[in-house]
Amino acid sequence: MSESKRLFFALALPDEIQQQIIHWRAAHFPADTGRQIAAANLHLTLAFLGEVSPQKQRTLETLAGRIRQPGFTLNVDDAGQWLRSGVVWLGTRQPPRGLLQLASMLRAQAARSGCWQSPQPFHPHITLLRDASHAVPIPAPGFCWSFPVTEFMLVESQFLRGRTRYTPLQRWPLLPLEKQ
Ligand code: 3AM
Repeated sequence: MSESKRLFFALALPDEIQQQIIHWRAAHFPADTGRQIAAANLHLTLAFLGEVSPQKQRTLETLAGRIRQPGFTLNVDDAGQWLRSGVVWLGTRQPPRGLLQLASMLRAQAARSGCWQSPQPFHPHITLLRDASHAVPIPAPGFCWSFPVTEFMLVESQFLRGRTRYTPLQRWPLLPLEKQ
């Protein structure tokens, strides 16, 4: 019998941006600031789905495959800390409309398919550190990592031998980028 999987929709980051981000993190946050997210695990969550049965996964994949919207450029130009959840994050000061639309569509599809969705508004972010429950100085965002988003993906989250592993299961292309 197939088992349910813990799934979420997300955007991947280009490899070179992942590397630049971890260098920036190493330069600004001492190693004991919190639990560092591995470079390969850096992502931007669009919709968290929770434990999903194989049947519901197929439904969600079919719905995701129907999304037709143009890609967009993401500017990672903000950083902050959520003390309550102990998360240090990177984000964007002006989320592109395409990002908000994509997340909103995936969340609505998930809710219609019976996945519980948080009533919290969508705060697009890339988690850099977890368990950072003491306030740390967040450097002024004197950076801007910018990259085109041309696809989104469905990811499985597993906790194996004390480590979180994210495995992309499927990717869907967005339509060609809108001229800016
Ligand atoms: O790494 P970020 O912050 O993008 O926090 C979890 C992570 O987000 C979030 O889903 C992403 C992949 O694990 N997550 C985990 N449990 C969640 C829940 N119950 C959740 N988001 C909402 N509700």
